[in-house]
Amino acid sequence: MKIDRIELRELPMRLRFPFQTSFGVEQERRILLVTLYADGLEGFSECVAGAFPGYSSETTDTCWTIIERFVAPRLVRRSFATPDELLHALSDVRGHDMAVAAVEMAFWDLQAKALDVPLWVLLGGRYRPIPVGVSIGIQESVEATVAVAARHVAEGYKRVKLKIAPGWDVRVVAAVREALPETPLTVDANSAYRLTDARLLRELDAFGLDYVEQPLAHDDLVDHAELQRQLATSICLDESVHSPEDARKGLQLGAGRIINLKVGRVRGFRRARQVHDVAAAFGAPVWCGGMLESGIGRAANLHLSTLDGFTLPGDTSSASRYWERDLIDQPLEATDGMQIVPSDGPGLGVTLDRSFVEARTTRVETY
Ligand code: OSB
Ligand code: MG
Repeated sequence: MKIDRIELRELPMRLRFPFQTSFGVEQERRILLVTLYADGLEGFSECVAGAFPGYSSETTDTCWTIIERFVAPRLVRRSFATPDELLHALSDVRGHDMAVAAVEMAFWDLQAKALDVPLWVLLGGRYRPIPVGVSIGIQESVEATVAVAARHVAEGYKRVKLKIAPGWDVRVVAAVREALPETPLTVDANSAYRLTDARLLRELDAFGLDYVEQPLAHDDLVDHAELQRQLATSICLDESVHSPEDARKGLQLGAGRIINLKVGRVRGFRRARQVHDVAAAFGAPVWCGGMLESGIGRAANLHLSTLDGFTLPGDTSSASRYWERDLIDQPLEATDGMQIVPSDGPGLGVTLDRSFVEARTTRVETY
């Protein structure tokens, strides 16, 4: 397919509530939408980078700049038969995986539309309902956390994940576990601890958690391996895994036993599939993470989640949890903790609410 042009579009979108993690509070998402034009078709994606470089070093602004200055010039007016070929044209761009992923993902949508198949078919998935959980940010009080968790369990969500940070860990986990003794429960530290906190983290073993997500630094597989040796609870790696090689090294070292797979963090769908395959070779489960996406990014996550190795509930909770109004026409709502893979047409299977997107756009450029 010959890429005629790439459009970048920024839309500020306000979350319904502030989402607090160990690295900061997010309420205003600066959504970066990418459209690839080829053969009279449009491929869409949403860049997962945040406005602030807290989760990763990339941001909405760095992604825009990288795509404008280095990605678009290597792609526009050139032809690519496969995502592999497209990635090859970007192989000299080191890092900036979220920026590259945004373009690679739009190319997959484009290809699926050209072939008139749903994206999950092209990805090699199996159509099935997707079990999902919720990720609960740091709240004002333990009581508030218990109430939010209980509400989501009553809604049918299959797993509750609590964000933790030093000073907000054992107490809140104990209270939620007491209120919800049967619920699959996990925690996510977003790199807030050090190996010297191992004694405290070992206290979490008492609560039967399915995993502790990314307790240590984003670049520290060695200390994660040491911590895993000291914990009964499985470690799930998120920020540590940017490539199939990271996955292999992490699993080989015993730095964790589970991977949170985010397509934007690993440079797109092709590498996400490779990470998925590496995990499968180790017998390690993966699950699909979230980055507070709007409908475009959530649809992409649901298609990816159809691959067989996604055996744990993902973070693609209902769009209405985060958004007053989404920027697609289809409501991506979980029913009884299950999401349906969007299927209104080929590719991502969703359609943009164009008048809403136009009204919300604060910046648009075509390359
Ligand atoms: O670590 O999984 C994370 C949100 C933003 C950045 C990082 C993370 C998260 C979440 C929210 O946990 C997941 C979601 O519901 O989209
Ligand atoms: Mg995480």
